[in-house]
This record gives sequence, structure tokens and C-alpha cells, in this order.
Amino acid sequence: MLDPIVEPGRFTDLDSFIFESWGYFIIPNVLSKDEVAECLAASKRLHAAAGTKGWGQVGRGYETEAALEKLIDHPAVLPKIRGIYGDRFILQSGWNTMQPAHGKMGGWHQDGSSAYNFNKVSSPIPLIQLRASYLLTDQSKPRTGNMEFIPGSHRSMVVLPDTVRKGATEVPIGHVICAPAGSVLLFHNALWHRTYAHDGDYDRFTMHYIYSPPWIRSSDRLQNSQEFLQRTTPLRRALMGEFERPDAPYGANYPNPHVDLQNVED
Ligand SMILES: O=C(O)CCC(=O)C(=O)O
Repeated sequence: MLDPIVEPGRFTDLDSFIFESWGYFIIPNVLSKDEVAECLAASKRLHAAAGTKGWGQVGRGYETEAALEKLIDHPAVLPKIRGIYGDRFILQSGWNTMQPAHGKMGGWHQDGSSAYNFNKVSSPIPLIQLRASYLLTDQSKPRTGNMEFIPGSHRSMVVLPDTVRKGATEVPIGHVICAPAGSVLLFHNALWHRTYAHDGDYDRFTMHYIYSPPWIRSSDRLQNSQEFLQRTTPLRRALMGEFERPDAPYGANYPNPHVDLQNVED
């Protein structure tokens, strides 16, 4: 299978073409071995504290775990988000996912909101949640808890058939993403995807950061932690949706974090 691999950092015209065509790309070597180890240890702490049993997701771990906070505006990834969205966007949520040892195949889905499905907004579904998934365990071979994507499916105006969604039929155009720990997958909310099976005898962890337009409500928190806001950086505060809004609720008349964003590029 072809791999849509891009360089970390600057969002190029080719990155843009790949993202528009396939709905995702892979950025290898974003985290060093030591950074992966720190993020993995943080993930294990979060799930131990939450008492995760089986497959589970823990939100807002970036507030309490410094290693995960640093990834909110990682210089290898944030320029891609900015290249796709422009200057105004927020971190809508951050979910740390654990797939247990010998975990089963997940269900095919598109990301969105069951309260008001994104397909009610328009078809094809617009970009509302841009996800950066940091792989924290090795997924360089199939059946290591990889993500499986259907390339280009974010543009499909036909839904994935029920027989495929219920697991009765396999789809022949699925792409099981093989990439080592420390790689990042960036993908569109409308891309059909699922968690692939995991045959290993260790738990698999992935940290997902979801970026959205500034008027979307956060989904991992009802309110930001004041303690976190006080100690974090101005750019991260802005990404948490904390910025002056003279044209309340969401006019464009607020100082955008352009300068801070530029600082993380190149
Ligand atoms: O980490 C995973 O297995 C992916 C989870 C997923 O597909 C989702 O949160 O939408």
C-alpha cells in the first residue's frame, strides 16, 4: 500500500494535495524515544487513575501531564493544523486511548457528534475536527492496534454499507496504517476509520488531539482548569479557547495567535 508520508513542520502545497485527496497523512519521527517513553508513562498513569478496564479513552490528560501538554502545540504538527485551518482554531479535545492487550477490531465510524451529526451540516461532511494522533506504542506491523483508514472516504457522499459497519463484509480499500511509535497521523473527521486488532500482550496507547474552528464547543471538558490556564503558555491558553472576544460570541475582532503560531514554525 502507498503511504502518504510528509515531512514534519511546514505545511507544503504537496501536504495540502495529499490531505485533500486522501483525508490523512503520516508524519514520522515526531517524538524521540525518550519523549515516547515519557508520554507512555503519562498515559499509563492517566488510565490507572481512571480505572480503565478494556478499551477506554481519558480526556484532558494534557492538563496534568507535562509530557502531553507539550504536544498541544508541537512544532512538527501545529504548522500543519494552521496550514489547513488558518490562524483561528482551538483544541476542542484531547483523548488518550488505551486498547488492551489482545484487543479486538473496533467499529468503522466517522468522527462527530451524536447530539447533532455532522452529516446534517452538509455532504460531503466539512472539516470540523482535525485529529492529530500520536502513536505511543509501536504500530509498524499490522495487528498492533493500528488505525485503519479508507483513503478519500471523507469526500464520499455515500455512507459505508451496513454490512461493512457490522463486520459482515470486509472493505477491500482499507489502509492499515503501519508506523512506529513517535509518528503522528493527521486526519479529517469525515474519514471512515476504525481501530485495528491488536495481537500483542501489552496495552496499546495513542494520544489524540482534536483541533476545531473557534466556535465549536469543547468535548473533553465543560470548563478549562484555571490552574492549568495560569501556568501554561499564551499560545496554549488561546488554543484552549481563552482569548479576548470583543465581538462576542465569535466575531473575528480578536487578536489572533498568529505571532505565537509563527514562533513554532521553522
Ligand atoms: O485510538 C484509537 O483506537 C482510535 C479511536 C477512534 O477511532 C476515535 O476516537 O474516534
